[in-house]
Amino acid sequence: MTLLDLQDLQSQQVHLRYDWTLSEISEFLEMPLMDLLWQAQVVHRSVNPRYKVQLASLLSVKTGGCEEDCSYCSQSIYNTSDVSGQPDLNVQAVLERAKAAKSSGADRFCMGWAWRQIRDGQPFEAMLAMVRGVREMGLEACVTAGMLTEEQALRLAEAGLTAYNHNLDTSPEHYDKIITTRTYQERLETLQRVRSAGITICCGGIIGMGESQHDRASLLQVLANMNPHPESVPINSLVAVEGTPLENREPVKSLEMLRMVATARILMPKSRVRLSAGREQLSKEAQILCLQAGADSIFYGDNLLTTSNPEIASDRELLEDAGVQVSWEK
Ligand code: SAM
Ligand code: DTB
Ligand code: SF4
Repeated sequence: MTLLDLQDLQSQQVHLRYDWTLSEISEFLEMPLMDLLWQAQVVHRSVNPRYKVQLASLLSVKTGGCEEDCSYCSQSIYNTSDVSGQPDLNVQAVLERAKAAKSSGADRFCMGWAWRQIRDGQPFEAMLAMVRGVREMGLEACVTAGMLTEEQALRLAEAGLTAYNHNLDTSPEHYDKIITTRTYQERLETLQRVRSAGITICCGGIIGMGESQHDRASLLQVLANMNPHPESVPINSLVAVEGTPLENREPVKSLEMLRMVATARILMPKSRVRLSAGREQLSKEAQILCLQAGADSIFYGDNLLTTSNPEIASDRELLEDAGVQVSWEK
């Protein structure tokens, strides 16, 4: 392939679809890897020719004590993981962390609350102040705090919130083996309220929770048939935390993560596909393949919510070795 041919490919218009069938998606997930990677790269290169990677830093503002029974989560009261030692953070402490994230080169600052749903009153007023403060620094702001009301969504939009993260986690079919205290339908309704308030949606899932290949295709189908597609799609692999029912799950193979990322890119060409939890288990080379095949964002910073993430120094090396474009080069 000459450089000229590649330029032709880049100029091709990507066509957005919202009617993907399960068999089409399964075909992508299962096709010979070389063919999948080629197709994903063609799409990725045409929408992101400079391989820009968005760096999103994550901070747990309120850790642990959550009433939901998500079986992967260290923060659920149903699980026995030890997440003590992370006190609730106030506005000033959060904004200091956001400032530090910005000076390390982050583009987006994501804040998490271990809540079933957003709580009105002082905690919500503090959340709004955090969002305003993060936006004033010139960073994108993302919140993940469970379900919300229409009014809360509107107030978050008014405060300037860029995105709200609420994952579907797995397929509708596998869902009740993972969570029983909140339905799939409730998740979809939360997402709809976020969308109606004019906030962008960050919605993805987790692999490595005992789901079948059919479940992975089915999760991707729900995401890819949303119209519009979620603006960000985090693909997590399970971090098997001690004290959760999933603590003994076998780690996901890196090529499975690669297949999910590549397929997500093909199905949702213009969405941000974030290579999320579980990067510590991936080699540098596997991560570079993911960046090439479709990932255009990573969590950046030494910690996720309650578990660790690759260190900033090693991520800087990764990004430099991959030759991708990051914000500090803009
Ligand atoms: N409580 C809020 C909620 O559930 O929407 C916000 C925080 S919750 C920790 C955000 C997401 O992180 C979950 O939906 C799940 O997809 C992901 N997550 C949590 N624990 C994880 C783990 N151990 N491994 C991989 N992903 C995880
Ligand atoms: C998402 O999809 N993954 C992030 C973020 N959205 C909130 C959370 C990952 C959590 C990993 C386990 C932990 O650190 O507790
Ligand atoms: Fe609570 Fe969110 Fe953890 Fe579920 S994933 S237990 S809702 S913090």
